[in-house]
Amino acid sequence: MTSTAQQRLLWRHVTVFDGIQTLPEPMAVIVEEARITTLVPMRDFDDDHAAGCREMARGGVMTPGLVDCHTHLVFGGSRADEFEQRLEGASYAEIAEAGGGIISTVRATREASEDALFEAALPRLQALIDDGVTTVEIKSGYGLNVADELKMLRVARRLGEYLPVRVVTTLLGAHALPPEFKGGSEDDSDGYIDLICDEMIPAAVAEGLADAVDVFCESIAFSVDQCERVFQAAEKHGLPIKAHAEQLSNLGGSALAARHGALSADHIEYLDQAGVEALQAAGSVAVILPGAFHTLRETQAPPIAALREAGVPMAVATDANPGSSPLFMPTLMLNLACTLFRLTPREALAGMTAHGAQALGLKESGRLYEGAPADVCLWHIDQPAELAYAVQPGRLRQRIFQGQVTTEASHDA
Ligand code: DI6
Ligand code: FE
Repeated sequence: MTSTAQQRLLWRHVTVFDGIQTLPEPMAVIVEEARITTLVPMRDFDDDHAAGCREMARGGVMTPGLVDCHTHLVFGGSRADEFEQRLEGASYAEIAEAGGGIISTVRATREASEDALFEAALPRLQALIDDGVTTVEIKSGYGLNVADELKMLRVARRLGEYLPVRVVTTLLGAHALPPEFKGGSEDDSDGYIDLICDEMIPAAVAEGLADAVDVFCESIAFSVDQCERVFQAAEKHGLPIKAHAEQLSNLGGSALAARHGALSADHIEYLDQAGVEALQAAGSVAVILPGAFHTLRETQAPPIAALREAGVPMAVATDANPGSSPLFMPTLMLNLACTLFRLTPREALAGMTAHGAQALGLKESGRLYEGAPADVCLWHIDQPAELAYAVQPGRLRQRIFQGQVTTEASHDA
């Protein structure tokens, strides 16, 4: 890492996307002590501003550091075999019902040591960082017992201490029913929900390991009533909530989450108008995950036009995971959000900056303004829409995390 402590870093003539929109004229940006201290149009910029600054670059596009607000990037094993099964015609739900899917990753994750999970996750997280991510959410959900869920969350926290990226953790105990609660027709899914509410959430809170609580509300996972019990337990411990909802069918999980003031409802391909209105009324973010839609070859797209019409903020994330979205390239998601779901490039980029941060309850991140945290990316492009338009690794020119230069493309050095 290049050390730039105590320095004023200056960029001139940059096109700034501020997290919501592209500013109308070329800007000068100064970063000092982990904050953006100056953001002015070039025509107002003078030598007084530049005094004592290290000039970082001229030209290019600057955005807030990308925020990937939905990932499952800590996991054991691989699901390449299921990828092949799906190519031969098996569906995601069929594989899950036959004991594969999430549960096969649970087996591999339980077997893996904390160190092994950490080592396996490092290159995945590095791939996100190399594509411009400065804030990433990481979920548990492949442990499905207290010890292994906490193990996953500890790995997530460690990743954030080791690499220059902000990690936000989410406890997703209610991701799938663990094998020990399955009994053919006698599944004890309510018993597992008890375990989540009475033991898992309190244990995660006691160790400070969870920043939020998530559920998978789906016919192959947990019912609306069960998810509500998890939300109530989260609320009791003061943790914000989110939901995987309306991914494969419409159970009303998003409306439930909204009633509980959720930060976000995620996937939402099957969201109906009542769900859209519930999100709007609650101020929850709609998290759009085109990677899972693409990988599972879904055909029902989320109701983008209705969300747009209702003014529901839309975030875009990778859903990086070994089953439904083994895709570790955030800028590819910008492209897929536009090509598959007809988001505009501006909406997609806001979805991975300002609205991604909002989906994590982060008030300051994901935006570029005077006083904002200095998490920014400078890109080798001429206009922000190019990030969504082309799928082209290597365009990240400089990445600044907490005011420190963490990436500097070699052709600039
Ligand atoms: N929906 C998803 O797309 C991921 N989890 C979820 O609830 C898939 C996770 C996996 O298949 O491992
Ligand atoms: Fe997910």
